[in-house]
Order: sequence, then structure tokens, then C-alpha cells
Amino acid sequence: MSNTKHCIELENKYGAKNYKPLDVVLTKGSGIWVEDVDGKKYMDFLAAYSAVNQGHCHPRLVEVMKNQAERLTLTSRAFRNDQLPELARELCEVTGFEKMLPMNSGAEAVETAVKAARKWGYKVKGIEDDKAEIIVCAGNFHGRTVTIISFSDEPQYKDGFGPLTPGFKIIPYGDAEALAAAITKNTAAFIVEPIQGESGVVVPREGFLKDAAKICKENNALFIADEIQAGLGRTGKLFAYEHEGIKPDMVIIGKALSGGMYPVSAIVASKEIMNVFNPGDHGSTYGGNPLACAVAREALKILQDEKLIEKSAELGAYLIDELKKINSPHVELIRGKGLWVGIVLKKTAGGARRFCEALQEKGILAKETHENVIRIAPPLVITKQEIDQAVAILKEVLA
Ligand code: IF1
Repeated sequence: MSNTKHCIELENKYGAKNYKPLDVVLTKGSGIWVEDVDGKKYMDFLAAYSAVNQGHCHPRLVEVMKNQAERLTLTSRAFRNDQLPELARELCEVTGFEKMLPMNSGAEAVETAVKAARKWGYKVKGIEDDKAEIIVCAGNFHGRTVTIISFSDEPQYKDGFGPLTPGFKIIPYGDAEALAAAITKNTAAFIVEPIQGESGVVVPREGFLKDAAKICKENNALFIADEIQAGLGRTGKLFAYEHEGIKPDMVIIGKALSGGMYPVSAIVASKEIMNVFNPGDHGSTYGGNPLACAVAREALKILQDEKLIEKSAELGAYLIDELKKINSPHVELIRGKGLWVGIVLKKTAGGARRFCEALQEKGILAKETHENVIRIAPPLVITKQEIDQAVAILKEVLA
């Protein structure tokens, strides 16, 4: 029996079936490359949904992780540790915000943002008790907790998980007029992905984020950007909202904050907003632990030292140009920003999954989303030569 078959059988037997992954069992990774248990090598064109922007097993992250693991890993927030203050300062300095609050997963950071926004709504804006509303967009993906799925418009994410959390309104993505119409004196915040990932790398019309930020300001509601997937270089800027020259009131960060080493997330905001939290209001056993903080500090430095944000802008534009040159009967359109691209297939193409399986065969791992989109997001450490290599394979598969 091949190692692959063995692993798949074990997982199917003992694991909950909440995923339907490609049948590739990975055991090693380095940079953009991963290797399966049967020794086959692949280019990773998903990068764990942008968590591995710095590349697999980045040597600097491995080193910091090892050193910190030997020193101190967890104190809980009942005591202080010497890594959190440094991460807090460094994260605030690179993002240009005054304060941060550390958590672990992306969903926890989104929950933190929801709690901060509601509390700000009551204590600062003066919304009547229990009346706070948060506006979100159709097609959003912000995580899997009960509160977060409560404001998803994907029926599967909610089916069987009620009763759901009230207090959310959904407007069409990219529609500033709908936001203006939906916003009321009870609106605490608007939470938005600057580019929607799960929805298929959907880039809103130019000016939408700018208009939305203005509407929020005029109505004294917080503009909150979920940059968990779009942020930290993926779109060719540190944060995707920078493409429109705006500054949100709060930013939610996760995934690549640890370069794939360990779950680390955070929100950043002004003092005024963050000060709604008092001791005991919110927290997490692992949030802000020294191992997480040491890794995140290094992950941020790698983005800067290796100029990965600039690389994403340059190589992303090159990749999109090259993909647009492919003459395929199956491709409807190519969209994206930086090294984040959705290849949207025609209805007649027979679904994106079969193309992802063909890519796997030829040594590229990519993941379909929403039936018809092949989503492409390699680690930002990719080279131009590797992009050329991948484009040649994509050309064959899409022919
Ligand atoms: C899975 C999707 C991507 C996110 C944004 C918050 C979170 C995510 C913008 C929550 C997470 C993930 C989760 C992962 C697959 C992936 C995903 F297809 F499900 F939607 F990337 F497109 N905000 N996105 O994209 O972060 O709690 O997972 O750390 O398997 O659910 P998390």
C-alpha cells in the first residue's frame, strides 16, 4: 500500500469528515515547494490560504521557533512575558495603529473585533443597550464560530448550527449605496474583506472601500478591514486597503502573521477603541504567548527584509499578464491583485476541481473555490523562473 493510501484511509476512519481535501499527503516543505509521502514534489499555489506568505519552514522562523521553544512558551496572561511587549510595539509601528490585542486563530480575532465594535458602540457612541448592529457583505468569509457564521450568507455554513447570533445586516459586496441605506444610528461597525478570498478573489469596484470608509465616518460607525487573508503582502501592499489610500478604524490580522508556524492573530486599532476593554472583559489562554509573539516578530521582519510586499506587487502583475496571454476555451476571466489570482472558468468548463486535479498531477497544488474559480496564491518568496514554470503547466492544463 502506498503511504498516501495508508494516510488517507487512517484519516477517513478516525477523522471527522468536515473537509474534502485533494488526495495529496504532504510531509515536507521548503519555500514554495512541498513534498508528499511518496516523494513527489509540488509547487504550493495555495500557501495555506496565504498563511505561508514567507514560504514553508522559513529558516529564520524555524530558528526563532526552536530558540523560543527552549526558553519559554506559555505563561498565560496572568503573568507577563518579555515577547508580547516587543511584538505589540513592532506590530503597531509597521501598521501605524496605536494598540493591538493578540489572539490565536483568525476567527478569534474576528470575534474580538465584533466584541470591540459592539462595546465601542455602547460605551463610546452611545447606542442603546443590545441594539448594536454590524453591517457585513454578501459572499463574506470571516471564520467558523457560531457568531461569525451568523453573518455568512452561505447556507451550508449555518445549516444545523442555530440558533444564530442576531445583530448583523448583509449588503451586496461593492455597493456603497447599499451601505449608506443600511447604516443607522445603531450601526457600530462595517466589517469587510478588501478583496473577498473564499468568494473567489473578488476585487470590488475601484472606489468602493474609499466610499465605504467615508460613509462610516459620516455616520460614526467603525470601518473594520478583515485583512486575515488579503493582508501582509498578499496583494502587493502590506494591507489591501492601502490600494485605496484609506485607513480603517480597526484591522484584523492572522494567517501570515506567523508565516505558517503557529496560529497567531491580532486586531489593531486606536487607543480610543481599544480602551473599551477592561481587565477581564476578553482574553485567551494562548493569546499573546511568548512563542507566538517571537515567531510573529520574525515573520513581520522577514516580510520587510526580503521585500516580499514589493515582490508580490511586481511578480503578481507579471503573473496576471502571463495568465491573460493563455489562450484557453475554458477561461472566462482572470482577476486579482499582487500574487493573488482567481482564474474564473466558463460554466461549460466542467468545474474547477478537475483542473486542480490535473494541476496536481503535473506538480502544482491549487484549490478551487465556488465550483468555477481556480484560486492561485503562492508563497511570496516565489521567483520569476518558478512563475514561468507554473504558467507553462497552467497553459497545458487549461488548453
Ligand atoms: C478553512 C475559506 C479562505 C479568512 C478571512 C477570517 C478567516 C479566514 C478573510 C478565519 C479564513 C480560511 C479558513 C480555511 C479556509 C480559508 C478560506 F475558503 F474558507 F474561505 F482562505 F478563502 N477572515 N480563511 O479568509 O481565519 O479562523 O481559519 O484562522 O478551512 O476554513 P481562521
